[in-house]
Amino acid sequence: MTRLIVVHDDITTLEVDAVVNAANPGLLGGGGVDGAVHRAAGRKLLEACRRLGGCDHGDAKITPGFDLPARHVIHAVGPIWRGGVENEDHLLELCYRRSLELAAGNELRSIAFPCISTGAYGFPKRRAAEIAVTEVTSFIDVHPLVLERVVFCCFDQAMAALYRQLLPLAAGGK
Ligand code: AR6
Repeated sequence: MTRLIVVHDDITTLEVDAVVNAANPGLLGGGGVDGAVHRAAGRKLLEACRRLGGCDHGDAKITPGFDLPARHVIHAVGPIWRGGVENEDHLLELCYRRSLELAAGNELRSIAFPCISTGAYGFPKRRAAEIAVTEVTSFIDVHPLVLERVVFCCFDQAMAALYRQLLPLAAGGK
């Protein structure tokens, strides 16, 4: 059975098989989580990212974690919020699904997600958290033996409280 955990932390400090980075299509770094991940992982991450050739919104690519405690980084490119009329919900769902598929495909047992798209990309926080929880719980319903641990890593208390509110609802809804 997969454990779902909410933490209030800096994702670059987590000891997991993969941390997910909230990247942009160039995959060459940026601010927010992306800046923190690149700083903590070191120059080799940038070199590895250059070889990936970018990534579409709603997709994800994997690299080693280099100097991070995490063994891998899954670079997921969330949608930019444009009022909800440009398929943003679906693109965010795809980010979670693709990241989980990459973790499963690489036989990883633990993964930590930041709240993708809820910073610079402006996605409404509750709506993003609902999508994150729904996508992760549906994936583990279908693949119950693949992942041991999924961590929702929140950078502030309010976001962590929101996830803690949503998780039991998702579990109860099964
Ligand atoms: N650990 C965990 N969560 C964090 C951390 C951290 N170290 N730093 C920020 N957050 P954002 P996006 C939270 O802007 O909205 C970048 O420039 C933050 O509070 O990092 O997907 C990329 O290069 C927020 O809730 O990602 C792209 O251009 C969440 O992480 C663009 O920003 C996501 O905020 C992507 O925007």
